[in-house]
Amino acid sequence: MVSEKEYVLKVVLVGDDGVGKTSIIRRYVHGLFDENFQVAVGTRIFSKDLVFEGKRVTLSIFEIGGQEKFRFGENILYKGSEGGVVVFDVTNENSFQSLDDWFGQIESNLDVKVPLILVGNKYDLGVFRKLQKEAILDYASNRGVEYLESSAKTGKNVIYLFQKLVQKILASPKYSS
Ligand SMILES: Nc1nc2c(ncn2[C@@H]2O[C@H](COP(=O)(O)OP(=O)(O)OP(=O)(O)O)[C@@H](O)[C@H]2O)c(=O)[nH]1
Ligand SMILES: [Mg+2]
Repeated sequence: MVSEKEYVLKVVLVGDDGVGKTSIIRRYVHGLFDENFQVAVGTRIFSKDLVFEGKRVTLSIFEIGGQEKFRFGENILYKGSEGGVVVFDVTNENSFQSLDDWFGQIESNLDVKVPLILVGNKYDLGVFRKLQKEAILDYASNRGVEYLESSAKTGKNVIYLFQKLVQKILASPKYSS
């Protein structure tokens, strides 16, 4: 049975330019992947309705990237987020080296208890892979976050990733009572 109550949850998806943030969100929201798709600058708020364990959820997904990485202090885009996804590209070492900056931003803008998931995207580009799983898992365990590998191109782990995040958010004391 689906309950009447609706949960409106905001989450952020952050990471370097070109790691596949928009592609992951488009794959999730529209079920599409298009190599040649270019988003107009400024389009970065997406919405998805889902039902999780009988609960109606409207997920509001804010994409944060680019110059936002270099911003210090408060960033209004994060405000009110209840979960976060930090994305890098498994074929791009720089995007992995930027993770400290992204986690730092999240830490200075969100509550420490907000659930976060680390995502290595472009899993389908296996032969170009630069980052080995052991090193990534080390990093994730030091941060205390779960790690998933995704492909916006094949769809691998894309739905799962958002379901995991929603599950973690709804399991928090605010919602689980
Ligand atoms: N092979 C492959 N290509 C991908 C994948 N995800 C994204 N891409 C490609 O990578 C490029 C960048 O993807 P975007 O989704 O625009 O990346 P972004 O993180 O939103 O980039 P910015 O908005 O510029 O910061 C595009 O050419 C995508 O088609 C993936 O999982 N596999
Ligand atoms: Mg984008």
